[in-house]
Amino acid sequence: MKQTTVSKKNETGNPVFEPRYRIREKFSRAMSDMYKKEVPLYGDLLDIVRDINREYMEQHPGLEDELGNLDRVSEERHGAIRLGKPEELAMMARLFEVMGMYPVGYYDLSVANLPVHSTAFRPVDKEELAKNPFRVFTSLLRTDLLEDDIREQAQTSLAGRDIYTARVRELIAISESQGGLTPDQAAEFIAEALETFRWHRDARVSQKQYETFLQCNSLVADIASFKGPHINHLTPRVLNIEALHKRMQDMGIETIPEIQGPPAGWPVLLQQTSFRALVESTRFPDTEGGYSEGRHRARFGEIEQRHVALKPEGMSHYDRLTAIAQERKKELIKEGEKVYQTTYPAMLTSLFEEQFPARTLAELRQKNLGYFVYELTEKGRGNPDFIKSRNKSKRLATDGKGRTEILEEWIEKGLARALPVTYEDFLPVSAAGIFKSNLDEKSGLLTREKSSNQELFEQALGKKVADYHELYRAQEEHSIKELFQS
Ligand code: OOG
Ligand code: NI
Repeated sequence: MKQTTVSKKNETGNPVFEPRYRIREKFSRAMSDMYKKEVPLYGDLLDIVRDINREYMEQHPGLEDELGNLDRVSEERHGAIRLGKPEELAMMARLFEVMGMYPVGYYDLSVANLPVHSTAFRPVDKEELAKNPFRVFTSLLRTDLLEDDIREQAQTSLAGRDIYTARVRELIAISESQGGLTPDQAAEFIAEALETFRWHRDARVSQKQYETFLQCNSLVADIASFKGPHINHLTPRVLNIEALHKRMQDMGIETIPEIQGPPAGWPVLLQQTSFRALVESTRFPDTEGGYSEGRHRARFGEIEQRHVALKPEGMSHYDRLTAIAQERKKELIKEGEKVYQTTYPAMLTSLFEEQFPARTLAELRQKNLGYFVYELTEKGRGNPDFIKSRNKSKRLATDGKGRTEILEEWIEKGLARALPVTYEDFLPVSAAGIFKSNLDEKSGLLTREKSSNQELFEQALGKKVADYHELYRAQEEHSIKELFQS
């Protein structure tokens, strides 16, 4: 094995490793540069997103405290990949760990008739998220949901592929045994890891086999026909998605009809828009050592706006209304595409107006529906009477109800302030909408009984996925503790 010797040491004699967030940041940038070359429209959109973000930050001067500066916001993005085999997922978890990214959340997409289940690899600590919050939505093919013959064909095609370079496997092992990578090793790791996410024009299967997969489900075709899990989109974060959606339509880009997620004006969770997959020319090998030219649709563009994370009670309101909206959407579609496109946004808005219990950040906080972090203001810190009286409140602070009242009183008096905790995760119904709008319509139905199978997923992953509510709750709790003690 080609081992690179560790040369640089700090005063204590330990090797100096590249911080994991730096590897993550550089990797995310390298991926973005690669995707710009593969999908030029992505690069154009990045410029527009930056323009809109600059304008928005100028109009909302306090935002920097919450989000970081324009450069930091413009660096933020998530990607998505789809894997075929359990061992691919286990190795992916190890690869992302080198960059300080861990699996958070379990998403069951079989409910939307898609034969995959997913997690998001992302940093988990507040400080790490603030440095660089790069996330990758990672799906694994559910062969247990496929009919026997298709399952066998998919497994046969996937059995022979290795999506990792030999050197990246070595570097992952080195990072695990050393506890990190030196800057030289990190640079090599980034270049080698990138190979896994690259688009390959040459398919692994014949055109006939590809068509058979496609008849079953276009996700199966996308996963089982190719050499690797090409990155299928990279999504920048925009601060005003309505403005962006309009700009895209003005440019003649064919977007999905409606923004996914909550309606405009509700500062909760995540809103996303996307434009259709590119048609890519592909070469399918034939039996004579040649190939036939074909086409495949896999990659697309997506932009998102992120808002406050919701507590379980807030989330259950959101899920309930989303389920109603999905039902009404089916009815509208029956009346025709045009009716649906023109009436869907207003229908969603009135549904939320009637039934979502909060509209503003203050209401979300007061009704205990969203996650927030709290801190003293300048005024609070500089007020000795307040600091003294605050100590008396400590006892009350352990009682949830008394605590909310104290915090609200301090906020009202300008002694403390609350910042929304950004939702760092994904929404299964939106994800299904994104998947579907970008796949070929030919998709057949899954006939097997659908069921979520987190256990199977975690077995493949080699560990448990983290629960995002626990992460958000810990962040809020920690800030309140600090507030009462600092
Ligand atoms: C993933 C779709 C999910 C999102 O933003 O919800 C996703 C995929 O198409 O592979 O990225
Ligand atoms: Ni996405």
